[in-house]
Amino acid sequence: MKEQLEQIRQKAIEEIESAQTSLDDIRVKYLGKKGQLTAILRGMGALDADERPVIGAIANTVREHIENALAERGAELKELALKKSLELEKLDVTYDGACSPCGHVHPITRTMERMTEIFVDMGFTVVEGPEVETVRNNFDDLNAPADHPSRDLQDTFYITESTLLRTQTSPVQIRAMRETQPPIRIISPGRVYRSDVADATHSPMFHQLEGLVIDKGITMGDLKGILSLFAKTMFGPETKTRFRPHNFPFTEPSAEVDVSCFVCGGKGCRVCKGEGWMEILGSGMVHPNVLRAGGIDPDVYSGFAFGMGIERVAMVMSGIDDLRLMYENDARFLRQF
Ligand code: 2U9
Repeated sequence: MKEQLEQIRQKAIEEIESAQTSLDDIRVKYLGKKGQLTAILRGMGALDADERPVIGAIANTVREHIENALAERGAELKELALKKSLELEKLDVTYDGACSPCGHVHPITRTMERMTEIFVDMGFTVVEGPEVETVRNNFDDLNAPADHPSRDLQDTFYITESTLLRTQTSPVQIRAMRETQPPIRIISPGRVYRSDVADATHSPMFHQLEGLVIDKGITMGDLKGILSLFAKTMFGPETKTRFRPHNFPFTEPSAEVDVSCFVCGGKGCRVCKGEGWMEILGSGMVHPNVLRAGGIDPDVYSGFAFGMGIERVAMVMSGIDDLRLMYENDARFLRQF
C-alpha cells in the first residue's frame, strides 16, 4: 500500500506540474470522492490495526503534497493567464483614434437656424406649409393684381392653372390667418421657386424667411423696433438700419431695409461694394385687403410683415459673391463654413 501511495503521489505531482489550463480534473481524479487517494483511505479498514496509523500518516502526507502542488501550480497558471491577457490587450493610449470624417450643417441651414432662433427668442412661432400652393394663397389673397408681372408664366412654375410652386412663403401665413384670430406672431422659413435662370444672384429655388405680426394697435414703430433688434442680434450690436420707401402689393406702406455694413461699419468696402449699406429685407404694414382675405377685420386689427432671402443673408455674412456655389455641394467650398 505504501508503494501504491508513493506512485499516486508521483503521478499526481507530475500531472500537476505539466498542467497547462484547469487543475479541476486532476483534483477530482486524486482527491475527489471517487478519487484514487480517497479509495486507498477507504480501503484502510482491511489493514491490521498497527499498520493503519502508519499508512494513514503516509496518506495524509501524500494528500498534503498533492494539495500544496495544486495550490502552487494554480497560482502559477493564474499568473501566466494574467500575463497573457495583458500582452493581448495591450493598449497604447498615445495611438491616434480611428476618426470617421464628420460633416456639418450647410451654410444655408445654419443661417436659417440662426435667423429663426432670433425671432423665436422674440416670441415668434415657426409655421410651415406646402411648397405646392394654390394661386389663390400665393397671389390672389396677397392682393397681387391680375396683371402683376410675378404671376407671369415666365416667372412662376405653374403645376396647373390654379396650382403652382410657391414663389414666397407668404401663403403659409395666409393659412395661419384663416385658422387663428390675432394676436398672431409667426415666422415661416422655407423653400420658394421662381422661374429664373441661375446666375450669381438668381436661382430657380431659394430660401426665404418671412414674418407676420397682427394685433390691435400694431404700428410701423413695432416693425422698425423688431427689425432693428433682429439686425443688431444677427449682424452685431453696432448695426444701424435704414428704411427706404418701396412698393409691394401685400403691404402698404412698404419699406426696404438696409443694414450698415458690419465689415466696414458704413465707410464703404468690398463686401458692401463701397455703399456702406447692404439691402437685406423687405417689409411693410399688411394691406387691409390681405387682412380681409385672411378673415381679419382691418378696422380692429393691424399688422406688419417682412421677408428676406436666406441665401442673401448667408452670402453677405460670409462674403460669398456667387449664389451658385451654395448649391454645387463642392466639399472644398462647404468645408470653409
Ligand atoms: C402676409 C402679408 C404680407 C411678406 C413680405 C417682403 C416684404 C419682401 C422679399 C425679400 C427678398 C422676397 O426673398 S425676397 O426676394 N420679400 O420684400 N415680404 S413684406 O409680406 C407678407 C407676408 C404674408 C399675409
